Amino acid sequence: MALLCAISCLNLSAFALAGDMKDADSTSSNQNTIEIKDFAFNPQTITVKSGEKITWTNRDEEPHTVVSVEKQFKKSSALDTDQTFTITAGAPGTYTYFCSVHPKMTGTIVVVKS
Ligand SMILES: [Cu+2]
Repeated sequence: MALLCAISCLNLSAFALAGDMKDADSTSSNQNTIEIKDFAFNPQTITVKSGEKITWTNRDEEPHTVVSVEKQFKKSSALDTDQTFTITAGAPGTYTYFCSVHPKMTGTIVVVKS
């Protein structure tokens, strides 16, 4: 009787571990990051699911901003080096944004249904 319990308890903890690992995987795939480097957004086009977060990080020595053309989100402040800016993707659609300091810098966000 005691042995049976030990086996089922072991099985239980193995399942719990597998579940944790799966959770960690799905969390990391939800990390949508865009680097701002050499006066460009990288990647220039990003596809995310509605409700996911998108984070920009400025890797330039110059300040940059993230401004939505369609006012999909509130514009960022001027980002200093290594400063980040995060938004949550809203309704599905294609959205363009630019840097108000350097309007030639543009990027696209494609939001798909989650
Ligand atoms: Cu800029």
